[in-house]
Amino acid sequence: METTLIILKPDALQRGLMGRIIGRFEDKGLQIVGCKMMRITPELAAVHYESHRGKPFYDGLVRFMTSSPVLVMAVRGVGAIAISRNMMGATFGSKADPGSIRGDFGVSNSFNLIHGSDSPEAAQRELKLFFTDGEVHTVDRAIEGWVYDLSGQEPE
Ligand code: 3AN
Repeated sequence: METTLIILKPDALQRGLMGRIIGRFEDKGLQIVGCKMMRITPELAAVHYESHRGKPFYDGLVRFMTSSPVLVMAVRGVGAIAISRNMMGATFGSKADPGSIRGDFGVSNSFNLIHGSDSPEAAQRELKLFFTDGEVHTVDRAIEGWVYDLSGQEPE
């Protein structure tokens, strides 16, 4: 099982898209194991996006991410990181395929609705930045045996 960090960005909240985007993760069978609304501080944005520091879009990105509240989620499932990235679509709304979150809900390249960790290392690092241990839950789901084939060693 992997757990990934998903952020619904300020544009998703301002546009009233939270429910529909969260619904896609739930419909897929991924489990939301942490969720909170927060305002990202410039300090937290700087740490989260440190790999982009110095790039032309960096200042605008930090301004955008701190401009209004976001919803952060810890999302769990087998292959949750890659599955979530596929669901998000390409970085730019103008290029993202129909059927993806960015492809269906946005046209902007900068206001692209959603962030998802891009590797297991990034997920581990980012989850720690946004959640304390007690805020990410381990909950047995009653439907687990219908979301996954649990007859083998690992959920399939
Ligand atoms: P993704 O979120 O698809 O993983 P990254 O990690 O390459 O994309 O970039 C992080 C964020 O920086 C993106 N979500 C996007 O908001 C912003 N960004 C990346 N490249 C550009 C760009 N060329 N122009 C404007 N914003 C960008």
